[in-house]
Amino acid sequence: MSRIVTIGAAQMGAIAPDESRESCVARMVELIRQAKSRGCTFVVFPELALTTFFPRYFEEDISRMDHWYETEMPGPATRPLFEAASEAGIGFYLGYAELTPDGHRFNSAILVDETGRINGKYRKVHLPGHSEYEPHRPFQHLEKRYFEPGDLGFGVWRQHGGIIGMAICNDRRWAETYRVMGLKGAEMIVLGYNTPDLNTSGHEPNHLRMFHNHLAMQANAYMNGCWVVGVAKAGIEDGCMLIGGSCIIQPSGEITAVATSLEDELITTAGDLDLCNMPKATIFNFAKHRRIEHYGIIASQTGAELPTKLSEVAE
Ligand code: CDT
Repeated sequence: MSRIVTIGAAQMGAIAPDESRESCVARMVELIRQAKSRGCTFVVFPELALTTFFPRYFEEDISRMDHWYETEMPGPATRPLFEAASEAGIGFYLGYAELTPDGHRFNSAILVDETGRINGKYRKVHLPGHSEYEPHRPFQHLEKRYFEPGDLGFGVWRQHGGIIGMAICNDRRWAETYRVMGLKGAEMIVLGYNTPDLNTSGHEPNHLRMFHNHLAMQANAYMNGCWVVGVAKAGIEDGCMLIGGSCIIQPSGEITAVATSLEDELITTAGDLDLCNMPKATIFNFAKHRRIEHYGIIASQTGAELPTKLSEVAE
């Protein structure tokens, strides 16, 4: 039986700070309509797809930021997306800010099946940025202030005839993200991102932002024998430029489709999940080739620990 999933990567252009949830959802419903007309069965939306990227704003009292978060999913504003997608027979990934009933805040994403049922939830593990106002930066990146590190790990779910895993933005830069899901058999890893074109932590030529975006996702698609779908929120959002470059990557590491605008734009690929079979059975046959006796510090040590004596390097 064929395992072709026609994938839609639904890049979104900027969301202004005063743009309503209803307006964002209407834009997503239009992307679902396009996806249906192009034969898609699965659509990936960006990180924090219902609001502007609010971690760029500092607020002393975090409870004053509550309006940026969702307390139910779907809620009144998001239900039309669930209805449009299920009517179209399309499953989707959606990123949003989550405020739990007991007051925890996460940068979250859900995996919804083609009937509109939430099949999986992921909470962002690798939170970039800082937790306090840093005046030397041209804009803030306060994810460490407004979110706790995800507490659900890197799950995978059976959907669309395959095994799908989720990540969010900065997670895509970490090999561990993909390898944990690879060890659970992930055949497609989907993620949304909001990436400024400027590194405010250190000097870096702007073109490297796109290079590193694609480099990390392509390399890890190859090294885990899986599809990777990365979807941007792009364009100038409240004066801050976010890179686009949304793309669909096959298990060879090659890009099969890439967005060319910084606007709402749907790109698609008829993705054969069986393309994962050869790399998973050969060069990246984990059971056959991994040498876990040498990998222990990956899960027990956070920072680099340097050798104390020069001779230790050679021994
Ligand atoms: N949203 C997000 O995770 N963005 C980061 C920007 C890092 S700069 C603090 C990213 O890795 O793209």
